[in-house]
Amino acid sequence: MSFTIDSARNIFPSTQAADAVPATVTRFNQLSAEDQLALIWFAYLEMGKTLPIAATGAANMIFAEQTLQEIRKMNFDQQTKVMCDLANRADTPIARTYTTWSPNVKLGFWYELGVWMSQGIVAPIPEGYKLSANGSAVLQTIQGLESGQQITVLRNCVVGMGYDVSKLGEYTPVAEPIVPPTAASLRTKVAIEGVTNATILSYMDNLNANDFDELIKLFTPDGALQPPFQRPIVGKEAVLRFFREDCQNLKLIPERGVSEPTADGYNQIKVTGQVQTPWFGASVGMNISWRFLLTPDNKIFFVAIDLLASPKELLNLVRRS
Ligand code: ECH
Ligand code: GLY
Ligand code: GLY
Ligand code: GLY
Repeated sequence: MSFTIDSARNIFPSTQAADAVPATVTRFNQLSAEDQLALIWFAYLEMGKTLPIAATGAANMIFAEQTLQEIRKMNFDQQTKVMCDLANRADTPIARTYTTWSPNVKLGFWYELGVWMSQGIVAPIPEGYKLSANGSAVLQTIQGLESGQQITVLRNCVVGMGYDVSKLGEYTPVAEPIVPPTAASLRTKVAIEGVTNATILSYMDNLNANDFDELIKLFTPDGALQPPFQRPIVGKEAVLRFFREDCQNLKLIPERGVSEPTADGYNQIKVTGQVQTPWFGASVGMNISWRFLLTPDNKIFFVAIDLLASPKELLNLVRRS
């Protein structure tokens, strides 16, 4: 038997991903733009009490600076319209620009607008704004999620705003500059209970060191990576671009794993543990699994990263369904 990307996606099929995340984002997207903005504002205020955003994330706003200055100069009605247009995925110049930004630039842009809203520089959510019944229900769902799932919902709501990328045509993507890899003397090495495979350990250590050029060498030319709740990104070039644009300064903390050779010399390895985003640092540990499929010569043909349904899933290392 030989693997395809599609069949690889089904390794370790008993893995339970946090389906509440995409389900909640779908419900969020059905709300009016006014409700969407108010809901995130309320969720953000509430979460801010326990999950402070790290200042480093705000550095990303530099890449949105021109648009931010444009918005700053507008009156409240115009500012409100810009924010609603983004939520409505309208076809406007700002919504088109927004679509060209990487997830971190989008988050940095909203971070800054949030600061300006609380300072009275940008139109606030109208005083006494009452969410619709559906809006309140979505907010309640978010409040009931564990923190890693909460920030993933927020991120995915923000990333989905702006004009439809498929209608944009040719464009130049805008992302943060690439930081140099961590110096050799400062690198850390992970240890994973039950896993000694050198490719897996290098994957973790190179990603933790922002060494994307070494990291990509671990993949086969047609290899793929599937981020949480997304389709696989296929081929070395596309995966490398994703690492550079979306994966700087992550902290991977794998804990344990299991490996199972297949009849034709492939190796399926599942690892569970945590990942921290630079936005929240150690205050949010997201429970995740990595499901790797390695070729007989120990290259990564496929890896799926799943946000897990619950901490209990960290111990789900069954080899087959
Ligand atoms: C205000 C009101 C108006 C509307 C809006 C507002 C602002 C909202 C703001 C929200 C900010 C949210 C943030 C969320 C950050 C979330 C980060 C996450 C990161 C997850 C990373 C993972 C990485 C996994 C991976 C691994 C690999 O091995 C390979 C790569 C990869 C309030 C103004 C909108 C400001 C900052 C969830 C899981 C482990 C797949 C990446
Ligand atoms: N977590 C199981 C899957 O995404 O296939
Ligand atoms: N995304 C946060 C940072 O730039 O480190
Ligand atoms: N949800 C994490 C990522 O795709 O970057």
